[in-house]
Amino acid sequence: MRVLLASPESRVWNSRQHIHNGLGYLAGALRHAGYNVSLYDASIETEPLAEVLQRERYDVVGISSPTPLIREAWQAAATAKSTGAVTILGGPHLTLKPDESMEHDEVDLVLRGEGEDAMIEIMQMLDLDPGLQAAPTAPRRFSHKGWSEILGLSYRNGDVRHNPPRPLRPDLDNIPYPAHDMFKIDRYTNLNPLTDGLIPGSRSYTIVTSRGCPFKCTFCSKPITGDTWRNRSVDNVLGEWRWLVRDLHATEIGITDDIWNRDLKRAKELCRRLIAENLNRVPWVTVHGMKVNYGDAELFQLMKAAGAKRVGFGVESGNQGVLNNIIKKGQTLDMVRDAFKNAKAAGLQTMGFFILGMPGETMETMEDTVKFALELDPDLANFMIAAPYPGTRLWDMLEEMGAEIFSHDWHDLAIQDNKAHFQYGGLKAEEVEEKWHDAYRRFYMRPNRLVRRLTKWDTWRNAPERLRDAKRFFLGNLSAAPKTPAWSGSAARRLG
Ligand code: B12
Ligand code: SF4
Repeated sequence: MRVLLASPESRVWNSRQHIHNGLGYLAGALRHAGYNVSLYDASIETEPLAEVLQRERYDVVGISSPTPLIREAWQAAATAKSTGAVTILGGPHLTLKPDESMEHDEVDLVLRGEGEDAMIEIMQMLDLDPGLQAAPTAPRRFSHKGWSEILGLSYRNGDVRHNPPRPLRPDLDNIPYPAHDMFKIDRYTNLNPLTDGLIPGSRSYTIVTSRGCPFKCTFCSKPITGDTWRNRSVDNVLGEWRWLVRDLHATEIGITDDIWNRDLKRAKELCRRLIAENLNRVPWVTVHGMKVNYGDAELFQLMKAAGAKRVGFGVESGNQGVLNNIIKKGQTLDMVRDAFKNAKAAGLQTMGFFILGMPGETMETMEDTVKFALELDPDLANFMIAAPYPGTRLWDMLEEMGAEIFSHDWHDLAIQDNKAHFQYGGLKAEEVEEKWHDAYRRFYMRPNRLVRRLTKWDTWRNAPERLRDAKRFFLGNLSAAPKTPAWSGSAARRLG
């Protein structure tokens, strides 16, 4: 049986094109189990999915979706279904909201949670299905025997059935490596646009050295990786790193864990081994996950020696009260200062991620955040307007507080956007949006910073990209749609 694993077209604002490592993991597991599997990532393919499915016949099409792309995922499923393929949806949004997708006839199965084992179990069940074997062309029907045994699966048998959730897999070392070699790697960009520009044709891979995070920041959505921290052994990670550097000729590697440095000893050991094996010649970045309170000066020195180029930190707010009581980040402003100081002293580029407009925030607390960003002075500051994802504490908070919500559709939850998704208390949505622009203007338009940027070749090489960013970040909110509340209170009922 032939399987196509697809990621739908992303129309949310994002000029970066990263490999979809979740699909890489699924492809690696399926290939390891002997299945014929291909990848289709709409963000880099030149041929529409419909044409690929016309040209080549696939028995099963698996589609991945985060929350903002669920409509595109349903469209892809409809396209696949019309060719007679069995359609399976999985990924973060399906784990949070399986019911809504099961209402779509074009979706045969929904898989919640981690997919490596489940996908193989599904394939084994389809292999045995006499209905499917007897009808090699559309319309294909399969029986329901055996589905009830697959944990995490939602399926129909008259009505919709949801099997119990699949426990998080504890032994990450036994999962086959993602099928990195199957990605059309030179069609992706490098990993971070704002410090280096979007270098197309780079060979930028991502690696997940651990899954999950024990912290419970109220805005954070971790439907797949969960609230515990599970790590791969240093040996296992090194094996994948070697493959990326020596065989696949990576030019950049991004660690995309939720919190890769949760175990400081292990993080240092990984760096030492990268140095010892001469793997430090390829630069790497912590794309998302460094937590400020699990690092010391030695770690950053080791990271630098091990080839790290830049580190990202979730700073979130410059107001301790907001960090403690609203975001529940489990870190102090001084911890943040220390982390930036140590990383800069080691010669690493730094990135800070900040959130504006959490419920209960005021103009003053947002101003504290802007001032803190200016004080920390990272190479890149990324300000985001708070977005309520289903399954997060923020989602529930808005519901409990009866906040006014302006997002009408899952698509509106795309982050890195200049639109406020809700307003609460005395803080107006327009004020949050204005502060977002103000933050970008004040951070990036400082004379010393402008001089630094304008003397960099990269700024000029990526001039069109830079101008687009500048228009978006610095000009007022020219395209702001009128604010009509989508709902007050019951988020779960109205959105989607
Ligand atoms: C790296 C990353 C990116 C990269 C690469 C994109 C990617 N999809 O890998 C970039 C920067 C491009 C990116 C962009 C976006 N991202 Co992102 N990203 C991540 C990050 C940090 C790691 C992803 C990862 O490798 N996970 C590890 C692998 C093993 O898990 P996985 O990808 O979920 O796949 C497993 C399961 O989901 C399942 N599965 C997945 N697909 C399928 C399909 C089938 C058929 C089956 C059976 C199973 C299955 O099996 C896989 C193996 O176990 C996660 C955080 C996280 N910890 O997951 C956020 C995360 C997935 N991103 C998120 C978001 C919101 C986005 C954007 C929508 C942001 C935006 N611009 O608005 C875009 C969407 C782009 C897209 N097309 O997917 C959210 C999703 C929340 C939600 N409720 O949907 C997360 C959880 C971050 C967060 N905490 O908010 N992202
Ligand atoms: S934001 Fe970072 S530290 Fe907080 S829960 Fe999410 S992954 Fe963990």
